[in-house]
Amino acid sequence: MTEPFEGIEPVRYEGPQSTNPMAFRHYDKDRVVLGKRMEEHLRPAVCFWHTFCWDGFDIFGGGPFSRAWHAGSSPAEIARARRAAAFEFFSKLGTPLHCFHDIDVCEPSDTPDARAQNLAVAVDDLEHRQAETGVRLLWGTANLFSHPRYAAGELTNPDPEVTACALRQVRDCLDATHRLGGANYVLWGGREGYDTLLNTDLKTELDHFGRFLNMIVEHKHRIGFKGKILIEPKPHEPMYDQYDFDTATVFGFLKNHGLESEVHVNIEPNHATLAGHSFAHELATANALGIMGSIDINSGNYQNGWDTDQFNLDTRDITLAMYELIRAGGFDTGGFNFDAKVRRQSIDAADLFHGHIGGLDALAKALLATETLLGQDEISANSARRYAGWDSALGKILLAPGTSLGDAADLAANQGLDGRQVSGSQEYLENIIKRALD
Ligand code: XLS
Ligand code: NI
Ligand code: NI
Repeated sequence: MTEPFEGIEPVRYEGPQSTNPMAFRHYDKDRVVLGKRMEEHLRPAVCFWHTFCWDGFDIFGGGPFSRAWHAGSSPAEIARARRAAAFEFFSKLGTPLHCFHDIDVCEPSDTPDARAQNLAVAVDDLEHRQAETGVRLLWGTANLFSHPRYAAGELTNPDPEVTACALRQVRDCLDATHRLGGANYVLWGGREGYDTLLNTDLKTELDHFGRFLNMIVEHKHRIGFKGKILIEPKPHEPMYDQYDFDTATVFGFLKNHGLESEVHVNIEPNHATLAGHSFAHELATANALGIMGSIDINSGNYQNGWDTDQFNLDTRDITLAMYELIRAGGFDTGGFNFDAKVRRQSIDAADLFHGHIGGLDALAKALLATETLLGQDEISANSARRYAGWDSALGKILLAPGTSLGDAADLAANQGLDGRQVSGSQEYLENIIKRALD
């Protein structure tokens, strides 16, 4: 194999004035922000699938990329070259974490046994590379959506043979993630959902999903995996309706199956917008419900409404989310995984660096803006003023456990409340965000 990133030097921080496209302008990993190093706040991770596996194919045509590591003398050799290229990339970019699907890191296999064997070889190799470079695993996941057997679902498939196969894959990948010291294990229910209710028993599928998720959580405890199990909400694509629609839907499902303190969410901005939400909304909801886990950072675009998985350069949008993340305490086991890909015409290996450098700089810029916002937190101060009434005697009585609707109704003043309205100050507040980014 030719050197995958020959001629590319390790990426360094050069400061906001730099015009070097191969340098960071804001991401200075050791800079202390709000009491922690930037790298510890952001916990950036590079994913295998978009960056090292994808050859650029889309539904209209084959892959235009000919990456050095896509060729080799055998499928096993190509998989090894992919892992080698990935770790060279992580080292040159200087990111501390990575994420993979089981099938991203090994060669294709015909049977579950062959897959398990190939995965075991890959895990030995990954373990060695992690030790050598210090790069750790943010999360692993089983790809339960690409193989044709999963066309009608994974854990919710109408055929128990297929579900058993999915469970085998999850067991093997969760074990592998545990062995590699993964901080989380992700379930993205790509095909958990349906295209038409005419062939779908929705209640049965949801019951099965709950039963098998409980089984997965039991296994996590049995093997002593300390990381979090995360569900990644997405409303549709590939299915017309997916069960893990958004964070609130996932929470309802978890509650229904007694899993709300066991399973958290992996939020992705592009999935949030597909569900009709903002990125910040999904974070605020996850924080409010106590199920915040990790983030797959990317963005869609305004035109087509697909999961286009672009690198997110919208610092305003990220700042709104970062503010929600940091004021709630920041990541615990989570991190920012770049679930993002370069465009199909970006055929050079250098393009992979440009994508990640821009994405990471946008996160760093948003983190710095958040530090400014939290400095003299006018947003929280405004919010405190807005809700201050609830500390009054009336507020306390209304909220007291023994207060009935009748009691509460009797306390309503017999007068209009004209003149009590206060401004929502939205433009003032939006300008504060803008100023923090200027
Ligand atoms: C697809 C998802 C996927 C998961 C991992 O839309 O984002 O990439 O993150 O299976
Ligand atoms: Ni994702
Ligand atoms: Ni996605």
